[in-house]
Amino acid sequence: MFRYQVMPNIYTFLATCVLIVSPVQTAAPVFSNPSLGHQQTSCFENIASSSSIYRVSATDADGDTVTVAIHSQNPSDPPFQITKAIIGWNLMTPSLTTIDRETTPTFTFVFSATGGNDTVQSVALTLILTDLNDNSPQFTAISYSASVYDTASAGAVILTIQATDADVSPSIAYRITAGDVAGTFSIDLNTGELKLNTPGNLNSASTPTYSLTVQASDGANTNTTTVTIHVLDDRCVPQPCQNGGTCTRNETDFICACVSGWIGDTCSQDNPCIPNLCQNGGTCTIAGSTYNCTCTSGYEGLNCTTIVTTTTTTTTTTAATTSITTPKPDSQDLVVITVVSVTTVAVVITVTIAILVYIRNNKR
Ligand SMILES: *[C@@H]1O[C@H](CO)[C@@H](O)[C@H](O)[C@H]1NC(C)=O
Ligand SMILES: *[C@@H]1O[C@H](CO)[C@@H](O)[C@H](O)[C@H]1NC(C)=O
Ligand SMILES: *[C@@H]1O[C@H](CO)[C@@H](O)[C@H](O)[C@H]1NC(C)=O
Ligand SMILES: *[C@@H]1O[C@H](CO)[C@@H](O)[C@H](O)[C@H]1NC(C)=O
Ligand SMILES: *[C@@H]1O[C@H](CO)[C@@H](O)[C@H](O)[C@H]1NC(C)=O
Ligand SMILES: [Ca+2]
Ligand SMILES: [Ca+2]
Ligand SMILES: [Ca+2]
Repeated sequence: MFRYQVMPNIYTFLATCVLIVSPVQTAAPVFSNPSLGHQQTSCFENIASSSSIYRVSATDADGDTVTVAIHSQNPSDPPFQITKAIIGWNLMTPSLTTIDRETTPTFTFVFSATGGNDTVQSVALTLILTDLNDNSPQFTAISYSASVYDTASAGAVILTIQATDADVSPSIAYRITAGDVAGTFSIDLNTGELKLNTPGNLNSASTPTYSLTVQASDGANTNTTTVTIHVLDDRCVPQPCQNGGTCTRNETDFICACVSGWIGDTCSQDNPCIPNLCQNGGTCTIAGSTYNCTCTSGYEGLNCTTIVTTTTTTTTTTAATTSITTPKPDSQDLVVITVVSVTTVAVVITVTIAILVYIRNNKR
């Protein structure tokens, strides 16, 4: 009776064992976090180091102990960490540094899970860092400088101050915070355009320069810069160019463009070459307050009205020929020659007389 009952149970037991063992198949771990369709997470930048920011989950149907690790991280720096939690694994921020959205706005992770002899990889998880307003506005220059003529009108834009901010959609407000005691200038809060507010205040002699402090604020962080404004004397006002001349100014001077018929720094002088008094195609040049004609071939005279005669050429040739012949001795040479000649004649006469006297005396 007992024996009879045991036998079928053993067979059942053996059959069960065969059923379990025969398909030698082990189940690999499966990720439930991250998984297809659930591949994104976010956290604030600057979160404390070693903060838990995401829960990774993986299970093994065999009941094998599962181990999860970071298979890859992009970019790889700074390295995040993963630690075992009571349920699943925690993705942790780097231990040595905080994460900065302005440096790296997103990271991508792939995890691995090992259970028994099987290792599998998860789908990629993207971590998006949420922006904080943690940067102050930066001016586009260390300091600014511009100039304005004392005749500029109200609203004239002198220069535009600009600042940038590394944070997401910053709204920068510009203000003059010092140096504009009399309200001579104004700045557009949104555009940073620095304008002339009260033109009547400008006086290049009494206040040649202004030094303004301009602030840029993003609502939380501020920065300041210095703007130097030079007030220039407008040399074209009052109008120095006469007789319809056009005045062009620069920072220190002016220049007049005169209308036809007028010359001089202020176009006050009549142009002596208009009309052209040089006749027979002569070219007129201004010579001080009068004119000078450069005549065409064959004409001469102040107004190029005299016809040149050919004899002039012959005379020049003769003079040239004369100059080539032996030059005449000058008056001083003549005196010397004369003195020498007179002395010679006197000596000759004296010697002759002496000889004649000697001969006569000897004959006696
Ligand atoms: C796991 O790997 C070891 C060593 O390679 C091997 O002896 C064992 O049979 C494997 N187990 C399974 C379930 O495949
Ligand atoms: C202010 O702006 C200047 C110019 O861009 C920059 O050099 C400076 O670091 C800024 N200051 C602050 C506090 O951000
Ligand atoms: C201004 O104009 C004058 C006259 O044309 C010139 O001599 C001077 O060099 C100019 N100065 C500047 C700063 O351009
Ligand atoms: C007029 O022109 C002649 C010839 O070019 C020159 O020799 C003379 O010096 C000029 N006179 C003046 C006043 O410019
Ligand atoms: C040249 O012309 C001017 C203007 O017509 C005149 O006054 C002057 O007498 C003339 N001179 C000569 C030398 O022809
Ligand atoms: Ca930052
Ligand atoms: Ca930021
Ligand atoms: Ca900012």
